[in-house]
Amino acid sequence: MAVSNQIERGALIVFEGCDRSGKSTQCGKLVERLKNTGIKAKLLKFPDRRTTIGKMINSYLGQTYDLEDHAIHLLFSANRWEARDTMMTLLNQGTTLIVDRYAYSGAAFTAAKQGFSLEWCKQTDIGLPQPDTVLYLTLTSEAAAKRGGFGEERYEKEVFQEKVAKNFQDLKDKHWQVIDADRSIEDLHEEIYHLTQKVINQAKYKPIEKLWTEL
Ligand code: T5A
Ligand code: NA
Repeated sequence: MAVSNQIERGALIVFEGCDRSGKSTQCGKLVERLKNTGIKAKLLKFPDRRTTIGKMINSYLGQTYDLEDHAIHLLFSANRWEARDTMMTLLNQGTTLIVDRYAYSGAAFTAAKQGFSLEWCKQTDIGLPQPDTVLYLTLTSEAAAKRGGFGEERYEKEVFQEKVAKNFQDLKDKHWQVIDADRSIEDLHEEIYHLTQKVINQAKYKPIEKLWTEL
């Protein structure tokens, strides 16, 4: 039921998933399709390596710069908080945001390190905009291996990735939709496009909630 004097907000659609599950490929295709069908949409990616904080994260991931584990966790989180006001403004102006990784990656990756609990890792992202949906792309490690070997970046190691996948399972909540990514780029895109139509329609008059709070 449309409330006539209310501006329709955009939806916050987050992609998460295992390594090489095709998040970036699908995010790019989805944003183009939405724009072509007249929906205001914008692509965001975390980490956003273009900001001052993002440049530090980029050096860390590229293994040219070392940072203490808690410190890099806080930087990944700060990199989302620095985008928060822009995200809220865009959503409230009716732009749908397609987000390539978010706070779930933040928690799942740090918590895969020795000595970190998932609970501790979630704290710094509490209160960020709550996604309307999290599309979680899954891929077996055999299927992932067919998409090319691991690169040179930190975290691109099999044992570590298995811990990350386990953490993602523990982070799953009612907002998540699990999608089998072991299909062609086009088949996957069709399913995702149809799923998001519903999400965009349902988000229009809903308030934007806060992540990991009951507020
Ligand atoms: N991280 C991130 C943290 O530790 N904390 C945080 O808070 C955040 C946000 C960088 C790293 O930072 C960590 C997680 C990461 O280790 P990134 O830049 O998002 O994060 O990582 P990338 O390495 O760019 O992304 P992925 O490796 O996860 O890949 P994608 O985006 O899932 O996959 P994509 O689309 O790039 O595709 C991979 C390959 O597969 C092919 C593509 O052409 C490409 O070659 N492909 C397919 N092949 C067959 N069938 C399909 N359906 C295919 N779809 C794609
Ligand atoms: Na990616």
